[in-house]
Amino acid sequence: MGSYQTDTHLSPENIQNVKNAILHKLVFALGVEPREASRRNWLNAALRVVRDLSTESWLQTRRNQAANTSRRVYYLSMEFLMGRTFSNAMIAEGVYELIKAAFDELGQNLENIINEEGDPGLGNGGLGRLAACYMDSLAAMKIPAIGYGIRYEYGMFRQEIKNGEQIELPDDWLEQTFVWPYVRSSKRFPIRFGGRTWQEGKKTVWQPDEEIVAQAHDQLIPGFETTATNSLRLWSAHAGEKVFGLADFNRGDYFAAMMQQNTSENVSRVLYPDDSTYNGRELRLRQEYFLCSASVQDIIRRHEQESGSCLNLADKVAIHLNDTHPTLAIPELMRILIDEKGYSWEQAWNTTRKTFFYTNHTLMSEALETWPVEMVARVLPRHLQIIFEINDWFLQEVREKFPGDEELIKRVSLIDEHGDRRIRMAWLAVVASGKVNGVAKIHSDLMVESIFADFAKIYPDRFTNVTNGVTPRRWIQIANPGLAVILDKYIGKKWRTELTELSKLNEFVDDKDLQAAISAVKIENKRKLAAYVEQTQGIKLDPEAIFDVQIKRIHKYKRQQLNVLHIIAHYNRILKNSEADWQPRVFIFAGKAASAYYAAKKVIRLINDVAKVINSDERIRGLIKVVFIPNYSVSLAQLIIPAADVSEQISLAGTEASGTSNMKFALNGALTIGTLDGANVEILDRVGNDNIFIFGNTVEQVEALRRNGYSPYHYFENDAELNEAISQILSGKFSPEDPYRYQDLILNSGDYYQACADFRSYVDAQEKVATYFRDKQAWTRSAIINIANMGYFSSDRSVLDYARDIWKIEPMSEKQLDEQPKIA
Ligand code: HBZ
Repeated sequence: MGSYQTDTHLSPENIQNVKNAILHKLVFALGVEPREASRRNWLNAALRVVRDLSTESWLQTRRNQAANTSRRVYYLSMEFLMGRTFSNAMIAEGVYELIKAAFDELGQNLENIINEEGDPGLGNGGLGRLAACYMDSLAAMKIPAIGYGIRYEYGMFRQEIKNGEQIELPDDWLEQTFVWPYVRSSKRFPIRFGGRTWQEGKKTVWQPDEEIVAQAHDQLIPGFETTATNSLRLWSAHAGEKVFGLADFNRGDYFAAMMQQNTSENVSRVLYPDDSTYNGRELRLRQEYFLCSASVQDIIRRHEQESGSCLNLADKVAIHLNDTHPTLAIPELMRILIDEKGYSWEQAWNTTRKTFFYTNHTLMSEALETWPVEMVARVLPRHLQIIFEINDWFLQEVREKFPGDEELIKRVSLIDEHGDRRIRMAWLAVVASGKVNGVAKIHSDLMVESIFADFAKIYPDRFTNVTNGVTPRRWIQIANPGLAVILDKYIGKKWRTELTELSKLNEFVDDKDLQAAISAVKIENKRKLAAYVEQTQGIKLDPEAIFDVQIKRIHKYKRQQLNVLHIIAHYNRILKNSEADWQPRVFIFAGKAASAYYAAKKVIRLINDVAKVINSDERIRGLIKVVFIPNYSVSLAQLIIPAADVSEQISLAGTEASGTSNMKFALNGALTIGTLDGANVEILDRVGNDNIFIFGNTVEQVEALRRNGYSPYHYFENDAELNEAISQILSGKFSPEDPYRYQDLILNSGDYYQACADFRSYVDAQEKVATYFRDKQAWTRSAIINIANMGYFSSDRSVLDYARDIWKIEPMSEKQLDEQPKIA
């Protein structure tokens, strides 16, 4: 298989060609002899072979997009959690079986080679993974799109657990020669900081005092079974000549000049590993601007190249802001249009307002970005002026619409004047965007009732919902090949790009063969996970037990502590009646805590302390096992999710914007135990009350409790099981060497997320889970109903919603993708 193989048929000749192609790359691209090749070498050789295939389509797609001058979307995100590339690219190009056969003949096991690939952790959690699912779906749906992000040298930290505690270690993902991206040495842009501005007549001049260079690295995003191939362009920071500190060089101080190089390259050094509290550090502001400036410059360059001028930018370009982190793209576009392209302020503003769109991912005030005016004045003085001008324009508009309401003006002003003055980035994103969306129905509704209530009055048509989705290629076909085989047999193969085809399974929910096949695949997946846990942690799990899984960032609002309280209560029940016929259960956790998030790190320790006591208590005869799997990642999710019986989605109602693992679990036949929060509500709508375990207070009840002065002690005093569990934690039963370790947890911290209030209904729902699980047939039937009704939660549907309702972009046709002559 050279670069021109398109015949993916599994013939002896094709297999031979693929073998030759891999060997060729091994020898001539990597310089390695076959008999010396390591798994990593084989992986890199095969990655190169597949990349050649994608590269043809990629160049072809770019030429066709440029020729069609189609409207494009640019997806700006500080995070992309892509997961491994190799299997995804193989299935997109339709060569998985060919490559497997070739490796068989080479005496190599494809699965081992796939597992050799590292997992670039360029994101924190849901928001970054959502961006990755959307990149996959945009290509599969043939929507012209380019993702823009940062190529952090160090992504999310590697988590180790020592003595039950989280330890953060650097994750040096670039160390493993990563052969997938192309370095684009010709795509470099200057990024400027600091300095001062002055007026020259009507013109504002900005003289920065620092300049660094953004360098593009392109990853190909092959669309599944289409030649459409998009790009993800990640920027790395480099010292520009000017930064080399000419002054230092001239003074002969080479060393000082090189030190400065180090400082400029810090901008793309490391991902901020915090998804919970807004982090006001200057380096983060610089990172955000670095992404925005490089991307906007690149967007304008491409547009001018294709259209000859900047004039019709808003007709051809949609820029999407994945949360407020890339909001500085707004003043950056204004700056370039006014200062560099000579637009009037009004022209620039009219273009900008038609170009941007913004997705909100959280209602929690502590996560909302606000940058001190003083800091922005220092780092980006020209942008600060522009933001002030936008604010003047906006407040005048509000005064005209709502005369005399000065309280409203204070609330909606882009500048928060309380204390030190701060720029409210979410407000700026709302004011400058054509559409603003939340990520699940309940979240979008709450968004316009709470944080954006004033703006919903001012701009009633601006707010909308696009419920999140996940890609079925990665989350079924790659993660759960056993399930994919069953689906192909019962409903055909179209589900890969039309996930609503799954509803055809509804006809077969009582089919005994299907039920048997589904439970056999589940057991097989549980065995695989059990083997991993035994191998990595030495804990033996019974595949017949209920696998109850909570994997996500550790956060108070996600309430891992509620899960732990139930585990302890369940343990106590068994101890009191150890001879009863208890259902064996395995409770699995994974997830990272932000390194500075004290309470979240303590919860990890509590889980591990509880695991230690329970797992070693012989009186309970292995009826409960508790496992914390370290270093959660996309690849681990692919292993864990297909093995789950129960999906824990237990955030306090009104706090989890959507959740996306809830969708992945249900799609893989796990039953949800969850609150009426985020997308759980929409999952309930689709699977029906009998096939999900809903518990806990509603948003309205949560708010009523808050209004009336919530106290966890009330529940603690009135619920004996809750009382016992909490008392055991507080008295050191799980930390005898340090009895006071958990003094500040739960009760004494005020239980802001009302775990105590939901405890009783959670425990009751868990009881129902255990009872229901005993009826294997009913359980499997419910699992099938879950799978059958998850079609809506495909990210293909989400991106088509965005394209139609928000960006106004038509997917390309296969014909358009084939118009330009091929290269070879
Ligand atoms: O975005 C998550 C939401 O919590 C989750 O409910 C939703 O499903 C998902 C996709 O819409 N939000 C995040 O993952 N947020 C972050 O990772 C984050 C990262 C950096 C920050 C703040 C938040 O500075």
